[in-house]
Amino acid sequence: MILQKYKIVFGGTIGAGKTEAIKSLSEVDVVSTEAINTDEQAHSKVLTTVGIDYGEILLEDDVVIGLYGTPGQDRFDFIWPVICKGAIGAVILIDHSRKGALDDLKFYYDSFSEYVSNIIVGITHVDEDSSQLLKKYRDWMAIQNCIMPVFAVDARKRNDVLLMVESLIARAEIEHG
Ligand SMILES: Nc1nc2c(ncn2[C@@H]2O[C@H](COP(=O)(O)OP(=O)(O)OP(=O)(O)O)[C@@H](O)[C@H]2O)c(=O)[nH]1
Ligand SMILES: [Mg+2]
Repeated sequence: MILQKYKIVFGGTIGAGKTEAIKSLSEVDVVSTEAINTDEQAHSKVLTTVGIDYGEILLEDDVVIGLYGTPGQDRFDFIWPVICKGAIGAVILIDHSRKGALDDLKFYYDSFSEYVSNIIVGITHVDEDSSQLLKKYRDWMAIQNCIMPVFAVDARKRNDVLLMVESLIARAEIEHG
């Protein structure tokens, strides 16, 4: 049986839950590249990704999806195109509890849409701040005339992350025939 391997990238804000999402979903031990966070202004969390996270999920028909996590900090933005090369799609995770979450979405969407066309958005940390929920993100997309699925997700919950990945794959299948 031939194992086919595809790549999905997780991008988005520092602390949004990219590493956590891959850990929630992966069926193999995740290789992560986390280091002590020295940029407390960006986020108060202890560890931050400084390279590439890697996990895997096996779909039906022996299709392996490689799950690649990017560093959220834009000082590492030179790695983003490298990680996105050959990806069938990208999940952009945005931390809803941060001030300026919508600007974050604009920034990460603009960056990642240069490298990959199939993008879906996951809004995380909505349990910490449930005001307005997804309206502002959908309004922004309508103004941009860009139609992307937007999900409210908790990166700690496997089913939330799986739903996003499945919808990304379905979109890739439509895109590539
Ligand atoms: N309350 C809550 N916590 C979450 C959610 N999603 C992720 N987290 C937590 O947020 C923290 C940061 O998650 P990470 O996965 O390290 O974030 P990251 O996007 O990889 O961040 P960088 O690598 O620094 O860019 C972890 O403690 C997660 O468990 C969520 O929806 N709600
Ligand atoms: Mg990370």
